[in-house]
Amino acid sequence: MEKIQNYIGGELKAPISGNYLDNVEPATGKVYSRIPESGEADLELAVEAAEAAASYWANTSLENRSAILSKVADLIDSNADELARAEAVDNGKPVNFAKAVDIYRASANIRFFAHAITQFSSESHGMGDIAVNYTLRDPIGVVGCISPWNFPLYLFTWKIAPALAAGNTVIAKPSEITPMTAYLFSKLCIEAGLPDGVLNVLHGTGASIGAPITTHPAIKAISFTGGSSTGAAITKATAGQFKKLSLELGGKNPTLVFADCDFEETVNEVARAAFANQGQICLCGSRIYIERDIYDKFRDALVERVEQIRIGDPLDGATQHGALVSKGHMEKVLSYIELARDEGGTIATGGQRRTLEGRCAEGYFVEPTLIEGLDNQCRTNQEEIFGPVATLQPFDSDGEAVNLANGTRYGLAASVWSRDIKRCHNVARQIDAGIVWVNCWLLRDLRTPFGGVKSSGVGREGGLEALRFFTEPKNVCIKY
Ligand code: TXE
Repeated sequence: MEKIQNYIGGELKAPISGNYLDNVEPATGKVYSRIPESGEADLELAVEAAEAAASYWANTSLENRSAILSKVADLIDSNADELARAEAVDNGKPVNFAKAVDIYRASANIRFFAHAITQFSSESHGMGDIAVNYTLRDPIGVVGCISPWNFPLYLFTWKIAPALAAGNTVIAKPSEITPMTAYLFSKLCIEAGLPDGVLNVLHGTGASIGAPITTHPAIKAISFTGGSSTGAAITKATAGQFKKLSLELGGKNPTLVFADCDFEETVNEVARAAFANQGQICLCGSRIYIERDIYDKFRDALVERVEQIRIGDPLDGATQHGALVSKGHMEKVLSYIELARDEGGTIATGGQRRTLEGRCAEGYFVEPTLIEGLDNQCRTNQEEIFGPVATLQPFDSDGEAVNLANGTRYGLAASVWSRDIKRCHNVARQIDAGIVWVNCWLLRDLRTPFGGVKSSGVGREGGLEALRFFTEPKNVCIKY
């Protein structure tokens, strides 16, 4: 059985403790590999390697940093099929989705920042004939990047690409639930000639290695994506250490469907927004609000569309809806469907665990589920479920739609579906979110700020926001 290894100081290494955790394939429920249970001793090795490489990498020319990162992206592209299959096995998502979204975007993340860093300029401020100021934006040094299981390589590279491009050395921890592609990526970095210690990847749980990374005094900034409760724990743990924190957390995103929307396209896109990646995207539209005039017609059309989604083996190219990431997460999602029933909801479609034939008979499959008849303040509509579950509610006015949309502690994303451009501008302006899509969903320009407000996080990733997070500005003022 394959034993995943840490990547420290340019070498693949076993955990010092010799302890490993089981890694389960969600589609079969069977252990298929083992992952290091790293601890503080492994972290010390990684910090030593990252510190030793820090000044060399910081002083590597932009062109050379860019060239090495571009080589890594090339290797992702030339190994895309192997990486996509590994992602589908590890996460349970359909292999075609993994190829088209996860691996495509992992390569794009690295290529984007390999180029962006060569265009990253700074500022100067003249003071007439008295003095001139110029702003330096230097790498911070050793930084920590901690990523989740829903887009394993995509979100892993989304953090380490700007960190490395900006000249930092990185200690990265992928989720213990989906470690495989980060391990394969480590091998590609060795093949690309990334200098030893520039990137170090430690595998293990949040408690054994995630938390120690966040509080280690040599690690000067933390970029984290995961649950809001974990984000709060990291904020508490690092209080008083004055570290830079970027927290991309949970979401409970509203979808606002107005009667004048492009009906057919909106039905298809609202279904995709609710159930892509088995609903395991922080950006998924899990609260669907429909203008009352078209509520019944839209609900019926959406149910019909959702019931066409093909649930199946993640390794089957025809599959559109795979397994949830773990037994524990499947049970959490099923418990929320039970809660919705208890809170008075009616299941419009789905609602059950799906048992497949053959090799996936023990897999963690849950039907795409639509629930109606719930109040906006109930737990089902207030708490992030992070699975294939979405609720439907009618509204009667633009103002009511905005109030319903803003009625949770989250504020990550939203989508608005209407032909009335004046209304779309006004509704987008009033929604408490970091991202509002109008007549589209998950249309991404990597230059744009990415992140949320309220309990959805602090700070922004993407484009110059990411490069500014991973650098320290210094103002130098010179008198004439
Ligand atoms: O996140 P976790 P998970 C939400 C969603 C999901 C919930 C849990 O609600 O159900 O988060 O998902 C590491 N210090 N999102 O389990 O537990 C952990 O090992 C440092 C939304 O993935 O927060 C993993 O590598 N690190 C999110 C990473 O943090 C710690 C996408 C995320 O783990 C730690 C994924 C600690 N104390 C989940 N505890 C989004 N917004 O995209 C855990 N970790």
